[in-house]
Amino acid sequence: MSTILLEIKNGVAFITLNRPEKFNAFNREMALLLQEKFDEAAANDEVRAIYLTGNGKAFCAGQDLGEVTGENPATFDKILLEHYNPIIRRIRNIAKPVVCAVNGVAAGAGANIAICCDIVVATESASFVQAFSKIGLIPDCGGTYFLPRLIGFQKATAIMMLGDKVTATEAERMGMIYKHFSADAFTDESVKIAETLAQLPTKAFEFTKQALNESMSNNLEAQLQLEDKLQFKAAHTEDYREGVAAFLEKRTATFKGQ
Ligand code: LHQ
Repeated sequence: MSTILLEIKNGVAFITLNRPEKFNAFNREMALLLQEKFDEAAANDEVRAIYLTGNGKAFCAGQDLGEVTGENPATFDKILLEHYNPIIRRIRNIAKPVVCAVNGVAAGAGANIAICCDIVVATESASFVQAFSKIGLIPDCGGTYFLPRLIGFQKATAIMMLGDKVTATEAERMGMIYKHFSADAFTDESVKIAETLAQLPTKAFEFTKQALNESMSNNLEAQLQLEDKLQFKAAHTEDYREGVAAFLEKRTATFKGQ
């Protein structure tokens, strides 16, 4: 069985981390395969949203610690350059929204891959652990970039240094994730978000993502100019024409993602 599963249904690419016996911890094969699956989803015009989740009890326990030792720093460096940084870049740069459905514990790289996704939801029993400090590492996978921006510098620092286990409820309250759902509702509600996104104006989402990505470092003037440039592009899409026509004709718009 592959360590990453991909299924395309209703306009959504369902990508599942699939090493349940290892809490979906990443080995090299799995990290490279995840990159491939994002590329397949990016290239497939049928796909208008991505749904990332884990199989089994955990979402992802980060790096498989059975595969690395602290003895060779060069190997560590390769792990970020070849495994995790390319995954984070893909999630941020793919021109389609990525929903992360956190089905259980998300630790280390697993926690930070989750929080860099566009919309993050979790089942009530899920948790988020910045496990790095417990093994003498620093948070990676863009965690030092995203977490302070999501929840503020002070809380991010404490959570990263102390390695607290943050529950799904607490993560929602502090703005680390969008929402949490009861165990019964989790799958239906999280899939519904991805399937809804897949019916909406995909090109506008591409530009929205670009604007949000750049907002992290732009000043207001640069951001206003970027919005002007991207809005001009959005206004030249078929979906914009359809959206306005549907509004004026008092009917529901049918967006094609073009
Ligand atoms: C695991 C793992 C795991 C292998 C649970 N590996 N087996 C970047 C740069 C370079 C190198 C290193 O990595 C990175 C990025 C990173 O991600 S660093 C951070 C790596 N991850 C961690 O340090 C997390 C380690 N795991 C944990 O803290 C706990 O297992 C969590 C909080 C995930 C879950 O706790 P529990 O629910 O209490 O479960 P457990 O501890 O009993 O684990 C269940 C099983 O999964 C167990 O196996 P076993 O055969 O005893 O049932 C664990 O050994 C295995 N497992 N994480 N990362």
